[in-house]
Amino acid sequence: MTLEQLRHSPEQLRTRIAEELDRARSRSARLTDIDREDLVRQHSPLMSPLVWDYAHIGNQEELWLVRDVGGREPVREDIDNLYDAFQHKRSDRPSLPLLGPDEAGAYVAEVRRKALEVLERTPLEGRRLTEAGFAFGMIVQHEQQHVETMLATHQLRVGAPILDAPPPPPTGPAADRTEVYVPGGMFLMGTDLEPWALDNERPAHAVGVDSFWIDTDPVTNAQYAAFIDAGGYDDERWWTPAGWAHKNTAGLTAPQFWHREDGVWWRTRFGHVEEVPPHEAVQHVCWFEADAYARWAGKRLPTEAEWEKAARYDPATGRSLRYPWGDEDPTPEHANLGGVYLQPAPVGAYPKGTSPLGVRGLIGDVWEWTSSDFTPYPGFAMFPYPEYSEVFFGPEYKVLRGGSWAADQSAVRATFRNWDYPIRRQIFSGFRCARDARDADV
Ligand code: AVJ
Ligand code: FE
Repeated sequence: MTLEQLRHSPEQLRTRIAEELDRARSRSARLTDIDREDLVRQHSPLMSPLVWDYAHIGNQEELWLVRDVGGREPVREDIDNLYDAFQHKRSDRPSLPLLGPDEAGAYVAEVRRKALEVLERTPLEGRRLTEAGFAFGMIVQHEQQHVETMLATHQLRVGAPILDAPPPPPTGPAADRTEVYVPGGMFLMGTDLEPWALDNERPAHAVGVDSFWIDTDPVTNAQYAAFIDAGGYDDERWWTPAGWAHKNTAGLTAPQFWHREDGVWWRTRFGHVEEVPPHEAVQHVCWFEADAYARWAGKRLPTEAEWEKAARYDPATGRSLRYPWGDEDPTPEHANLGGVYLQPAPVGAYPKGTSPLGVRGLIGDVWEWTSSDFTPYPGFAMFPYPEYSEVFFGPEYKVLRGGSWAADQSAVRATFRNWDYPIRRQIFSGFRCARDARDADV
């Protein structure tokens, strides 16, 4: 049942919220159930020590669920400042007097116990913050977002593997065409209906796009390797001035974690060294690399609106669906989500996830860079705090869509908006290309 349906059954909604909190905790607990040394170390200046993420997860839960929703006494008011992401840069966090591994574990457990008591006693209607369990959903998503961040930290960790996973499902039937035509015209972007949608996904609003073509699948490792082989990193024509400058300064020559030996591409993934699988979506590329590839291919990145129309628009009804496959919540048959395989699946592995227009792999596998800056929708209203989205709006950030293999289904929707700097590539980021349609294409 969707949350919208559960709204009418408070007991079932509470059960669902408790399950979602529990699912998030089993993931964050697993990623912190490692050597103390690995927990407290900073594996990259881009990332917090894992023990910071863990206590920060508990602190956000305390602030919103225990103190605000529950109106309870603080558990540890003295540590708020340490775990406020706006007070200390990631690179400074290891030198703070952080809770140690045992203290952090005890803290998050105590907060969770109280949050579950609050859940039992809180009416899930009548107040915007708790309507349909929103604050609980926001905290579930926050923990799951940090789980993804913690997976990026694990990926940056050097040393023998400590995470393992089964192989992803094999590819399905080949697509009958490499690009899909998306008719121009209006569609409904964003949402007013998803109870746990965050402020930046709202409100739903009509947007017009011109006709365009979009790739059926995300760009694969094999396709990306062809760009490298064609000298793509050495040809200024494909790069924006900022991208070219960044590529040179940072010394980019291939996706992060790739290296070449005797003409064969290898990658290091959670400590395992393996040949780069040709048919998986490429990941660990920054926006500048995605943008350069697209130009080399004679295409461009899709705008955020184009991506969402390709994902949600149903030409039979003119409606925007919740997900590419329809209005049902994701199942393991629809998309590679939840960190089950610790990698993308080969493109085409999820035929049930195809959109009405025939676009595949939109949800899960890799976050997809779009050409768009992170800006508010018309009618945006900050809720419930400016530091979730509002303070990030502006041209410095590019929008990513669709969620990666590491993202949990509670934190991914066809309306969900992620954002990052165009130089970032430790995230599980890939892309697909688009191009303008000409009248002759119709
Ligand atoms: C939405 C993924 C960009 O990780 O910076 C976590 C999510 N906000 N804690 C981030 C978030 C506050 C955010 N992103
Ligand atoms: Fe956070």
